Amino acid sequence: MRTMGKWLWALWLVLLPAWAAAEDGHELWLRYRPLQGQAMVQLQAGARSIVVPAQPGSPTLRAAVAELQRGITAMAGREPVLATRIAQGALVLATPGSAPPGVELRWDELGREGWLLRSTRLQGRPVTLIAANGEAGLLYGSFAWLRAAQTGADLSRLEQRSVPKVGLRLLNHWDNLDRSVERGYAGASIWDWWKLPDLLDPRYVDYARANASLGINGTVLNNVNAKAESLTAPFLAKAAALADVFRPYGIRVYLSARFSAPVELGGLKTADPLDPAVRAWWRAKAAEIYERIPDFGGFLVKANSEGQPGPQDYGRHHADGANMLAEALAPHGGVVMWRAFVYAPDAKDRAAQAFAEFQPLDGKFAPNVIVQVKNGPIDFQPREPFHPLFGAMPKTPLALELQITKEYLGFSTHLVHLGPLFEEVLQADTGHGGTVARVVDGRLHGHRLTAIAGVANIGTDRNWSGSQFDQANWYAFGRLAWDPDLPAAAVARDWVAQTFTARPAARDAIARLMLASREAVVDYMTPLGLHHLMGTGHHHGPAPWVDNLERADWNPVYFHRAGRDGIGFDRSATGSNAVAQYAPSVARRFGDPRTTPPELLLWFHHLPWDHAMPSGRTLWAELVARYDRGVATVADMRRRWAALEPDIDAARHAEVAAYLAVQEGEARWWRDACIAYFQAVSGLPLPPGVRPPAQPLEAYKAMRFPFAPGRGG
Ligand code: BDP
Repeated sequence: MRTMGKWLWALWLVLLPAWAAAEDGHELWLRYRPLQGQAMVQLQAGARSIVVPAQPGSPTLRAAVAELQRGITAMAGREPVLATRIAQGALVLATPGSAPPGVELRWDELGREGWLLRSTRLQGRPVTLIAANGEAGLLYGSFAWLRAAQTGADLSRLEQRSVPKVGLRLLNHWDNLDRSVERGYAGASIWDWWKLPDLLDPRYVDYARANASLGINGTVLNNVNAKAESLTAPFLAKAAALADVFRPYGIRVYLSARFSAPVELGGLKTADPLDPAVRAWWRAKAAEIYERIPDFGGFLVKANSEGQPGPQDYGRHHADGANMLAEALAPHGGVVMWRAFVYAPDAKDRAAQAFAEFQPLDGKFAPNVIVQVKNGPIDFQPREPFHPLFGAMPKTPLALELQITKEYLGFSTHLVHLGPLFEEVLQADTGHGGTVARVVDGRLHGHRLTAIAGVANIGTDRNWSGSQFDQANWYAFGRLAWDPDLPAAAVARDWVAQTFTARPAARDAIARLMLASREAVVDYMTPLGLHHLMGTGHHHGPAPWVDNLERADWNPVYFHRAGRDGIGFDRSATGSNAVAQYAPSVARRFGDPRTTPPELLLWFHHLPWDHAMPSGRTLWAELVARYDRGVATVADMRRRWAALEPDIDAARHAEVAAYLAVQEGEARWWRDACIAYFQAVSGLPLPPGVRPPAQPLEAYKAMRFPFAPGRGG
């Protein structure tokens, strides 16, 4: 017995360090593991002390210094001293008003939030300068320096400068007041509304640190399908408590506003935006909010969309509604982000509706209104063309809305890295004289009010996002919101270096796997421009056969239009002509099947099954080949991940491997179910050598998914 006890004790001692060090992803990309070799030597030489402009009394400066101390202590194994004098190996935080003598730089090039990192000499001593015009810039610069250290940059030769191209970089939480999250796959909402404002979960600070490390400077706390209660005094007190936590990190709080709140909360008979009493109600509400949250960002509004109330209920248009709220917020400096995600039951083509409603209103919005447009004209599909509103409303600031949570992309069990999707839309040429990025950053039409929003994938899961790799989508969103021209590949490598390993071979292998994953999901779900084939309501899994929903434009058959004659939605001049909403050069390219890229072919055209594809295959054979390619890519991702075992800590390696096994199974399911269905519809035999679906079509149709996550409360 005693010997056994001893053995157990010994085993415990051996296992303890491994257990204590087990990684579960909770630290995100701010892990600050000890550096190795030359990188460690440089770090120890270059971060002996932190020189601050003054007593770091302000909360933002304190947050910056605390993060540097935390990161350096963990990475270098010793704590840097806080100093006021320049010494060898100091990190010097400098603003124009506080820079030590000898600092010469073009401050005007750094803007309000930008930063500069420079290895230089001051008073004859080698130091590193972290310079910015204000404290937010110093905070971002500190995080940038920590990123440089974590990603293996040469810390003795730093020369980096970065200024955000977009002003408002926001997360949109689709979080409900009961803590459910619409389209959330990472547990419950991190906002513990019930316990707020008295109890502040320490996670709120970590949330703010993670966002600040990317440059995210705003967060909309509640779902766009908003409840009026979020604007009541008790909930405003809760929002104010969160705002207080986030403020030092440069993050402002915004709220989704329910358009009918004056009726529901104020007892008014109408929410008509032209009614003086309604306008007065909103003005008073805004004043009440700013009383509690002096730097409140503003309102996000989903109106006359999917059953939400809005100005059209009173015969008014979107600009009337937006301008009324803008008027209430303007005296306090707030903005209205008015969403353009609308579609009407009787519209000929759902993809054309937002343009039809919004483009004619160009020039009618108040100066503090931004119209927030989803990346594509339908709804966050694995691939869509860019939204035709980008570039078509020169007098109106347009925000880009991306979805970080993977509603239509396999939830959190599929490894789908969204960097390439974000990059694809940002770099799309609108044909109006610039890319979507140039529209959104305001340069194309000279707007100063600019914004990018991402629908958050954050929840109470230990790993925050539902899977290890879903963190990378949050990360990629933040980095691209700051600079929409960053290459997605470089951002992915940075994330891997900070999250898994900075060793170049393994880092690059993981990044390659991530970058291949987006095309894989397009292939195994919706190749060649197909879209919205997902299961009803929850959007999990394939359901191209669904044709019985109440509204035509909710049915997958509406979107793919497959029959004996062919497949695809004709949006060319012979069909809905939605293509005409694009600039002429783009409309010409997408309007002709010969010049439409194969990736978007069936988005714009209805073509016969034997249509000749550039590959030499028929359309039918190409469709099947793409489904097969998608499955093969996932199988390959699995093999590549397995080979990375020596490079990754055991717990996270095993977890990702398990997820990839699910993904491969589901990719096969998608492929089999879709091929079985399209074969039944087309009546065509499978191309030679193609593996038949594992089960008959009826078996796929019979599958049900009660309690699938993400439906919200
Ligand atoms: C769709 C979602 C739905 C959202 C809606 C929106 O299915 O849950 O409420 O978008 O963006 O993608 O408003």
